[in-house]
Amino acid sequence: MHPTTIKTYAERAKLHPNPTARRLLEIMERKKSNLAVSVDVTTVKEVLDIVRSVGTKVCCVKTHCDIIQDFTLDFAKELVRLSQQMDFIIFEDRKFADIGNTVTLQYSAGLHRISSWADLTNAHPLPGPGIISGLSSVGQPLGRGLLLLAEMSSKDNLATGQYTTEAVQMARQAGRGFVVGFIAMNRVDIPSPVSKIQKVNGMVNGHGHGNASVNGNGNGYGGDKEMEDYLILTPGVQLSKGGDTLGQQYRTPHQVIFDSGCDVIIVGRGIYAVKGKEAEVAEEYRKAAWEAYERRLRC
Ligand code: S5P
Repeated sequence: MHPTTIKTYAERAKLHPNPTARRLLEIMERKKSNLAVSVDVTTVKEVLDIVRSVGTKVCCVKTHCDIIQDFTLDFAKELVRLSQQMDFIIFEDRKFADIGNTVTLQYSAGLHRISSWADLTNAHPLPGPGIISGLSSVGQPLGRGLLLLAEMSSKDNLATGQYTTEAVQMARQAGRGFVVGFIAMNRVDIPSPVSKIQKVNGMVNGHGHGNASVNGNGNGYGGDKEMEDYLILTPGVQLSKGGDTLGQQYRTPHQVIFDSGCDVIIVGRGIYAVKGKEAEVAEEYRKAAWEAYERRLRC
């Protein structure tokens, strides 16, 4: 059993150093919801209609701001207002993938000014650690959080094996302040052998640093308070297994939360494409994912 999966979301919230991760975990516990809705629609009105109908059921609303044809910062302001009123966090699924200097600008400037309204965003680790440094220079002072894409849900994607391992390694190297977790299909953050040794002996490489971190920046396992805690958010979820015609692959909430030990399911078409019944269907997903979490805790 992974050390993180035996703790409640509330217990994890108390220990998390990042304000966005803490708020997300608190909301999950308060609303009994580990469901994120992905509102992949192309007008402001459609986005806000969906958010207003399912906002009370979810812990997180995920956006793709670059597909919204009439996006304005007033829309973003309204989304922030709803996030406070309906108690969810906003995750802009921007999937940054460029050098540090460019992503810094993409995150803070342009038409979308993502860092001004999105609590959480994500990035591909492909360009190397500079992407994290660039994004954190903007996001960390604002208390934002970043997820790295360690795995993907689409068929034959390249984010597997060594790439996934190195994505997790990169997050650990970056420290605990800004990188709060992963987009992944599994509990990818398995404790590294060094961390285990450190936990048992209280030292690394025989240097006897007690609770010091593995790499000197406070992100190793230095005892329970210092235990790393990554959030795993998982897309590719519907109530029954399957896929679409473009390589998306779906698993059920139970498979994702119970079998794979992930934290949050991300559901797009499973909710917003069921026109007129979005709230009812969202409730079904919320219930299924929450029951899977409760069952996991009892194991
Ligand atoms: O690997 C991934 C990563 C992401 S963030 N696979 C994904 O599907 N996503 C996103 O999750 C994708 O961009 C979309 O917004 C959502 C899944 O949508 P659905 O309609 O297939 O549920």
